[in-house]
Amino acid sequence: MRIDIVTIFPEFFSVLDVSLLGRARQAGRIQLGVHDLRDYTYDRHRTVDDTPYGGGAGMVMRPEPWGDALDSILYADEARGTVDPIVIFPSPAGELFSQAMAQELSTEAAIVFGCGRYEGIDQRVVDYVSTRARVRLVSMGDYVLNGGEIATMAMIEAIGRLIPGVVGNPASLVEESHSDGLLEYPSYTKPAQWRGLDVPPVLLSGNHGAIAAWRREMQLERTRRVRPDLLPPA
Ligand code: 6GU
Repeated sequence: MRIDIVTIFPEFFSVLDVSLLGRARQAGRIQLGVHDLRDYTYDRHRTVDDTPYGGGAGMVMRPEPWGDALDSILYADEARGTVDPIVIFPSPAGELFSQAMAQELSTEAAIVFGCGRYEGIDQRVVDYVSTRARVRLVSMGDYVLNGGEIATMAMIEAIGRLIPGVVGNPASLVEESHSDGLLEYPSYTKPAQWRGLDVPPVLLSGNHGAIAAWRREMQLERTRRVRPDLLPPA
């Protein structure tokens, strides 16, 4: 998968050099391009924002550097033969990110993330890019971040680990929170007793049927308690 990021803080993304995603890049499973939006400005102060038309607090990102940066990335994708890239703008005004969306996006050939700051990007950037590529606005939840960088990082981690070969043991992708629509069951390891706390005896029983039933019950109990919205109405 090819991933391009447009941002005024390229240094945020140096963490993608390490851990699972870093190894996936070294193995060639993920190709990453981080682009500084200010490289697409032409004034001495490398200005990317201005006051909003119609008034109001905060600043809006001007369309020209965004248009040039995204044109350049989409052109390079085309020249490389990368088919049909999808462009994602992280935004608290977008559709909610989910495991299902991560699953869907993990099959894309190329994703471009446009990280806005301030009060957002001039709407014409989204409108224009929509005429050239598939575009989605995506939110991480009902709270406010200062910009799209941390949201992009979270999405890249959620999507990247679903790309075949990135996570060593594919079975670990199956039995985790949200992969089956429920929260995951609690996990235990050695020692069997610790500070007066015992591992639930069923896990030491060797009875695989009983263990599976107990884990299912724990998933349901936890989900009912903290995320009833995930359960089907019944
Ligand atoms: Cl994707 N961006 C910003 N700026 N704030 C957010 C968000 C995204 N998701 C939740 N809050």
